[in-house]
Amino acid sequence: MKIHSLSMIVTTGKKFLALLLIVGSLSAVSAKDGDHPNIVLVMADDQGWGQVGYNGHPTLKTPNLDAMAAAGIRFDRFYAGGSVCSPTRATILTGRTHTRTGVTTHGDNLCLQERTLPQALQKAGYATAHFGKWHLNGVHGPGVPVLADDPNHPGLYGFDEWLTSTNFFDLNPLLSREGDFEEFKGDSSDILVAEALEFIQRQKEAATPFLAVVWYGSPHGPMHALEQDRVESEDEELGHHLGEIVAIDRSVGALRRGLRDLEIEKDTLVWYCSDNGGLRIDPDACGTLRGNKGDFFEGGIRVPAILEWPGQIEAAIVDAPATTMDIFPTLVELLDLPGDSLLPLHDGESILPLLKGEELPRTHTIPFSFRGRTALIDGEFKLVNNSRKGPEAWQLFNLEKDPSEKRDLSEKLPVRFRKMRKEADRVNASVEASAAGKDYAESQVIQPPRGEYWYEMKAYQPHFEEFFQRREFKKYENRVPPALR
Ligand SMILES: [Ca+2]
Repeated sequence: MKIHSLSMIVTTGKKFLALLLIVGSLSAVSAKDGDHPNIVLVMADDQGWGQVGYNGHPTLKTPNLDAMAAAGIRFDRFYAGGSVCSPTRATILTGRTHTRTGVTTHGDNLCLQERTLPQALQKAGYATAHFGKWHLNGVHGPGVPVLADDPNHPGLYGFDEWLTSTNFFDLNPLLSREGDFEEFKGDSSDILVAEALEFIQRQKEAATPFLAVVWYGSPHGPMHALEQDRVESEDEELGHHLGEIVAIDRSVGALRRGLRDLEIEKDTLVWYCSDNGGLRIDPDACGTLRGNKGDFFEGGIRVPAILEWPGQIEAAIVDAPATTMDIFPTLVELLDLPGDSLLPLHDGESILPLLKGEELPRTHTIPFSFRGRTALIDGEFKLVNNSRKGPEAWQLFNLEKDPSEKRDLSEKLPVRFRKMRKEADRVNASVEASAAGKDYAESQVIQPPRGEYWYEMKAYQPHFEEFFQRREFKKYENRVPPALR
């Protein structure tokens, strides 16, 4: 084992066009004619919509995210494809709503029959790498290094290189470099960006375009910020939680600076977002939005998102809805990838027009489903069933007039309500067919769903002794079944 030390909106209406505030003139966003811009996807774990300086958080300062937002496109209605971790990760890799992909909830394994973004980029000659939280291999429990022979490791979904944990991690993380365990010292966000920049520098030297995916383990619990990062708060845990975002922000600054130092910032598109809404520990986590992580109200799914590509994309604030499901289809169009890169049935759409400052004529609603709950976004309208209580729980909101979702319009707008209810039934039936494997050539799902706690897995038994000496794993020692002791 190596030890490291680190020093340190359906836009069919004209209304939404009016909300698209373009600053400065537009350049023609294009990557045709043999151009291969680099792609960096960065994602926080549980950062709420309100937890950025530019959305007015009262105590948290995020100067680097604010600068990135001012220099790029700041999405003000960007939706994580799921209201919790793994689901959103699945939507990014597939462009599909997660319930189609085998990932129903936290920790489910992504179906190996899906077509993924890194696979498509590999075929286009890109070097691909994943850094950080994976959480798509069906292993539950706090993050541990992904095993070399894990049947759902990142390499099997198109990543040439990976430095990964099964789930969340914290200060001084233990990560897996393609199966080899490596221990690091310092804040995990700093570490992931330093590692990503090392990969990026190698690709620059080799003149190879790259996809770098950086999925932080912060500000998810356990909450331990470096002393220097802690935010002053009467609630000590909240101070640590916000301090983890301070570290994220610093690492975003390091990433932006690193690309500039390598003089490749104009060849590199960086897309930042969070994986779900904010936590209750911070009363300001979701600003004035209703709900938190796990909900289909805005607070659970609307997240900070910024896209920066100097020289190609002008600074703008985009108020049209967009989602993590759009990332893959957008890159397919931008990079002129083959049409079959994506499975034919996908829920995201290319938002390239928004990047060019144009109107986006979305062809269908943005669907969400999770544990019997459903939401559909259709421009300014949102249909939501957040309670699992059946038909009586459906509500309709106008997000433009009522962003805090206080006034249910289902009785006031019965025609729209019925139309969207019908659409929700259609989407849910389609999702059920996908989950049964109907979108795959085999017409069925081949790998049985996983869902095991690592401390109950024989494959991890040889590492128990090492793991249980560590602070973050100690309390799980007594959960090991007798057969594995
Ligand atoms: Ca999360």
